[in-house]
Amino acid sequence: MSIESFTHLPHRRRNLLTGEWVLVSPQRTQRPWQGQTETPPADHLPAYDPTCYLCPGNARAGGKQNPSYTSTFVFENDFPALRPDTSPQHTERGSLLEATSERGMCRVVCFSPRHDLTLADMDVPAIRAVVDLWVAQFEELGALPWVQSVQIFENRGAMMGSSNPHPHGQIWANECLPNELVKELTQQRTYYQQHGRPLLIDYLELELERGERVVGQNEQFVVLVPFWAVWPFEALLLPRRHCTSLAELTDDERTALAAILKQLTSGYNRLFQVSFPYSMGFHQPPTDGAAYPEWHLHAHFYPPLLRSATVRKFMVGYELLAQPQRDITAEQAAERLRDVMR
Ligand code: H2U
Ligand code: ZN
Repeated sequence: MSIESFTHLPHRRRNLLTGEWVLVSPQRTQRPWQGQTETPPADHLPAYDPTCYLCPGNARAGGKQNPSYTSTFVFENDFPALRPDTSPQHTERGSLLEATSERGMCRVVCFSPRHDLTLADMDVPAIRAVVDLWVAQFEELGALPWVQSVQIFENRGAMMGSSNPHPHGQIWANECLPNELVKELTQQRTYYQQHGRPLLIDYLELELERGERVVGQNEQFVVLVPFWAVWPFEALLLPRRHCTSLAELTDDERTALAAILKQLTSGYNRLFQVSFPYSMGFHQPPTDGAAYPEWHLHAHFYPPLLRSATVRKFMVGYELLAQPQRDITAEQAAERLRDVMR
C-alpha cells in the first residue's frame, strides 16, 4: 500500500533517525489550513541595551566583562550545567539507584554585537561568521580527549525559554553520548550495515524525487519537513554531499549553510508574521576519534507554534504518556512553509 492511501486515515509514521513512532490524525483537520492571522505587538529592541549581559562591553552576572566584540563572541557559561573538573564517580552498574558523574563544558555564543537582530535579520556574511565559529568550536571541543559529544544549539524566543532576545546560542560538550545521539547512531549504523549507504543520503534522495516535503534548497543544502515530524513546522536541514560533521564543509558549503539558515529562519518569521520561536541544533557524530561513515550531518528545527503567533502545540496528555501525535500532516506543513520561503 502506498503512503498516499493514508491521507485521510489515522496512522503511525516511523522516525528513521530514532526508530520511534509518531501518530498522525489527518482526518482532524477538515480544512488543510485553519490559520488565523493576528499581528502581535512588535518588539522594539534597541541595537544596544546597557542592561543586556550579552551586548559588547557589558558586565555579566558573576563579574566578567564582555569585550567590545564586532562580529561573534564565545564565552564559558557563567552558570554551567556541566564542569570539566568533575571527578569521576559512579554507583555500581545495574544497581537500582544508578548514577555516574558527568564531565563537560558549556559555552554561550553571541551571534552578533547587535541586540536587536536574529539570524533571519543578519546578512549571509554575518551568519557565515557564526558558521565559522561553530566549526572552530566543534573542532576545539571535539579534540579534547574526554569529550564524546559536542551539541551546538539555539533556543530562540521566550516561548522556548530563551532568557534574552540578544541573538545567541549555546554549546555543550560532554563525555557521554546523549540519548538522542545514541538513538540516531544506532539507526544510522544499522542501515549502513544493511545497505552500505548512509541512511540520510538515501532518505534525502527519496525526498528530492518526491518533492512533497521539501521546503527550500540551494546548491549545497536542502531543508524539508521530515516524514515523521512531531512539531507542526519541524524541519530537517541536510547537506546534499555526504559529510559527517561541520568540520568537513568546504568554504562554499559554509556560505551555503549560512544562506539556507537565513532562508529558513526568515521564512519561519513570515509564516505567522512573528519572530518565530524554535529550538534548533546540529547532530554530529561522536568525537572519540573513530570514523563514522554511517553518520550524515544534519540540523533539526523544532518550533512550537501551530496556528498563529500565539497558538502553540503542547506535548501533554497522550503525547507525554504514550507517543507524540499531530493533526496537520508533514506534507501540509511543508506546503505552507514552501509558500513563505524565498
Ligand atoms: P538561554 O537564553 O538559551 O537560556 O542562554 C543563556 C545562557 O547564558 C544561560 O545558559 C548564561 C545562562 O546560564 N548566562 C551567563 O553565562 N552569564 C550571564 O551573565 C547571564 C546568563
Ligand atoms: Zn544585547
